[in-house]
Parts: sequence; C-alpha cells; structure tokens
Amino acid sequence: MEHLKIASDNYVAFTFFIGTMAMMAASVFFFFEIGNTAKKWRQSVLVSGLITFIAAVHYYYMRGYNLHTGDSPTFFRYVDWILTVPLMCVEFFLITKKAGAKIGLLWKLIAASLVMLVTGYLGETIYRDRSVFWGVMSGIAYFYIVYLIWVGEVAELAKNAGPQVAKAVRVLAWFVLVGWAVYPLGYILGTPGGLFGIQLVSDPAAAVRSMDIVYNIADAINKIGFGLVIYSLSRSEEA
Ligand SMILES: *C/C=C(C)/C=C/C=C(C)/C=C/C1=C(C)CCCC1(C)C
Repeated sequence: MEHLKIASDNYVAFTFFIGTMAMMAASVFFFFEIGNTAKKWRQSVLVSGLITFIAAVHYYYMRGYNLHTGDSPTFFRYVDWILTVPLMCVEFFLITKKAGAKIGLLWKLIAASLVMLVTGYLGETIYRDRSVFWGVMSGIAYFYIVYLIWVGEVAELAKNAGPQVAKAVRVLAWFVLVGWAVYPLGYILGTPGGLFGIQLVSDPAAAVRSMDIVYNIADAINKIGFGLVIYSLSRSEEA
C-alpha cells in the first residue's frame, strides 16, 4: 500500500489520526481495568471499552479513507454512531438498573437514538437539499433523549439509586446536553441547508472539512469522557 503524507495543515487527517490513537488507548485502558473492577460494575466498564473499541476500528478505517480519497467518510461515520450511541443508552440502563430500570426504558432510548441518526444520515446524504428538514427531525429525537435523561425516567430512577449513581447520571446528562449538542453544529457547518438557510462556511469543500473536525473532536470527548465517568463511578462505589 502506498504511504500518503499528512500535510501539516491537514487538520482533518490529523484529527482522524489522533482520534484513532485515542480510541485505541482508551479501549486498552478500559479492557485491562475490568479485572480490577468490582463485580457489579464490570459490565459497565466492559461496555465503555466496547464503545471506544468500535470507534477505534471505524476511526482506523475512516483515517485511511480520508487520506486516500480526501472525502468525508459519512457512511462509516454513521455506521460507527449507529453501534456506539445505542451502547451509550445501554450504559444509562445498566447504571439505573439497580434502582429498578425496566427494559422498556432501554428500548425507548435506543429507538430515539436510531431515529436521530437515521434522519441525520438522510439529511447528509440522499436528501442533502432538504438538510434543514431532516436536521430538525433528528433534533426532535435528540431532545426526547435529553428529556428522558434530564427529567424523565432516567432522572427519576437516578434519584433512588444512591448518591454515587445519581452523581454519575448527572455528569452523563451534561455530556448528552452539551457534548452531544456539538454534533448538530457539525451538521449545520457541513450540510448545504446550513442554519435555516444561513451558511456558516461558504466554500462547500471547507464546510465539509470543518464538519469532520467538529465530529472528530466531539467523538473523542463524548466516547472517552463518557467511559471515564462510568470508570470513576465503578471506583467510587468500591471505596
Ligand atoms: C459516539 C457518537 C455520538 C455520541 C454521536 C452522537 C450524535 C448526535 C447526538 C447527532 C445528532 C444530530 C442532530 C441532533 C441533528 C443533526 C443530525 C445529527 C445526526 C448530527
């Protein structure tokens, strides 16, 4: 295989590369720590590792794809999200299960995240000319997830799950409200509809590049940070 050089001002390729390494390192960390984790938190730490591991494999692929074609790897980006975002829903379910979370809650979170991602994908690909409409549809599903976690069932369960779990759910809820809100910003930057018709970056190629950089940074923060919150919950309960 030919070796392509990453130009020093190619921030897209750079963030794909760093993203790959960060996801790999995080996965090794979470997997190795499972053995040092109290039994009741092992599954949660394992899922943290699975999330970053799935992302590491996709990032390795996306890094190569972007380097060789110069294009945005939209399809594999969404395959990654469709696997990892439901696993983040599983994390919410696992840590509130001891407080009585029912499997129905997990399905609600997963269904909403699938609607959020499928509509976002349609707006970025097949229906790019109607990206604002599909972005709004996706946003509605996103706010439903925020609702469930901040005031709905997840919040109610967290109240009765003890102080450590309540604290972890609060931090994770901030990840979903602030960390996840970075994604629609990437979408607004990279799709032709912009922000209800307002284009933030006018050159289409630069717009797509800025979208990839925003997505790559958001992924690193959200996937690794999310996992570390679960990890520190597993330690605090142990003490
Ligand atoms: C690890 C990957 C994560 C946490 C991905 C999260 C993705 C989102 C929260 C995406 C949300 C979107 C909207 C709310 C509207 C525009 C379309 C999306 C799909 C970018």
